[in-house]
Amino acid sequence: MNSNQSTIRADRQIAGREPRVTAARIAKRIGIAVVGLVMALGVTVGLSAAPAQAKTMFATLDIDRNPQPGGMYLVSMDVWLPMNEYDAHGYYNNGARIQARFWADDSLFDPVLALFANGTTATRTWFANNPGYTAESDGIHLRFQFLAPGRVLDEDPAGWLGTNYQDEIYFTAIFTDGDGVGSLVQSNVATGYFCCG
Ligand SMILES: [Ca+2]
Ligand SMILES: [Ca+2]
Repeated sequence: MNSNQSTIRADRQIAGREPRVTAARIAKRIGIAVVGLVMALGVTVGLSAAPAQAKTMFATLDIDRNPQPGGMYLVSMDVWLPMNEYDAHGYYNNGARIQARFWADDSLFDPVLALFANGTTATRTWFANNPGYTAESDGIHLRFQFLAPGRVLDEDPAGWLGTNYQDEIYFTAIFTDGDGVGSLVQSNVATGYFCCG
């Protein structure tokens, strides 16, 4: 659980899921909501250059609902940027990288989930030759699996009645080429009743 989630849960406990809203918090939520809307529409956006330079990306998430020993769950990420082999190797060998971040899908705003490194790190970046990150004949791929703790995946935890609410998880991936031009994609939402073990 990160500090953001702690704050949210504390708010909910205090105000019965009606957190006290400050002006700063409203502004923050509106900002995040706009980002979320853009991502929900499936739009690939350029982050630091003209949108025409943004690349088409696909991202798929699967989370095995059967827990492993220690309350861990197998998370499988798949990111694909279709392009020809020449371009794929060109980008790959000249500084292109992929950074991914996990989020909890919620009603007010979506908190970041620190899923990586046994529940301690929110983002992870892959550079050339990192395991799972490859340039191939049909484009650039990231295929990465890791074990994530159920206590972090349990983003909608049990209430005072003890019912474990369904959890909704997705990730965003940013591909940044060697010139600093970025493209963003959002994965599907994976659901389950993950728990702390
Ligand atoms: Ca949720
Ligand atoms: Ca839950």
